[in-house]
Amino acid sequence: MNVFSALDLSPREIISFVGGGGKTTLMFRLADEIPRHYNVVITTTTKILVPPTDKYPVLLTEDHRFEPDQVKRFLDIGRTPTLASRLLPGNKLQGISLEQFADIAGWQHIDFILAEADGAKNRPLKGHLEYEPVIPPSTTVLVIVVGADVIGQRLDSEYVHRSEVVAALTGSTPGAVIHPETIARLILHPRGIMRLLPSQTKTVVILNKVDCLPSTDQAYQTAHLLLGNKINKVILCSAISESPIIDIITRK
Ligand SMILES: Nc1nc2c(ncn2[C@@H]2O[C@H](COP(=O)(O)OP(=O)(O)OP(=O)(O)O)[C@@H](O)[C@H]2O)c(=O)[nH]1
Ligand SMILES: [Mg+2]
Repeated sequence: MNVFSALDLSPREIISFVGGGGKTTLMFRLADEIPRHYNVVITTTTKILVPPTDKYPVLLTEDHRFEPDQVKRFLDIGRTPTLASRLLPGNKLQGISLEQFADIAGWQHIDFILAEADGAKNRPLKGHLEYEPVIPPSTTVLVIVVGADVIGQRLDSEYVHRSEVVAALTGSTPGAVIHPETIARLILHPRGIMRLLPSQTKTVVILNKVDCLPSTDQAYQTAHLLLGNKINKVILCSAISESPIIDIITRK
């Protein structure tokens, strides 16, 4: 099974990736998995590295609006355009504004929009500041990514972006060992990542990098703690593996 099937997506879906530990890897993997007859666009509301442009040609707005025809030209020759506002130092792309996102979301000829809507400085777990993450209001599926390699590590800046926020929300001591309960408390916290969830949005957690764990026990434990009213599905995943889906755990 691939990520596309595991997420159970249908055309006209807008998928936003938040959290840490594999958003970019999962987003591009999903873009490759979506059957070729669908029109797919990639974008971000934060920053991403410039992708390989032969497959994902980059279109920059430079603060103007995107022209649907400009995007369609790439879709018509089977490419997956990456929409951003400008090029940044370090081969990065600055994301688009929510206004620009709303324009694209209205285009009928696009089947799937994939958006990286958060940044975790390459750490598997992150605490959010007041203005983060920047989730497009038209999002239909919010994919919260957590790197399972954080389980058993210490709550500090080596493994956790904004570890002080995570400590405060979960009631943990800085430097304490991260347990499945720590992750569940963080994700489910009323002032946490889901506080700004648009009402039509389904939320899925991808517990990624499960290949880093010595056993899957704590991954399953984390999944069961997360399932509830707001989260109906947790996918145990290894986005870099040939068969990425290890298991899908749903609410009974
Ligand atoms: N072992 C392992 N490594 C992975 C997996 N998925 C991603 N990685 C690695 O984890 C690191 C972070 O992956 P990204 O996809 O860049 O994560 P991100 O959430 O986009 O990170 P930021 O953009 O910095 O917030 C990279 O070095 C990836 O190669 C996985 O399933 N297993
Ligand atoms: Mg990224």
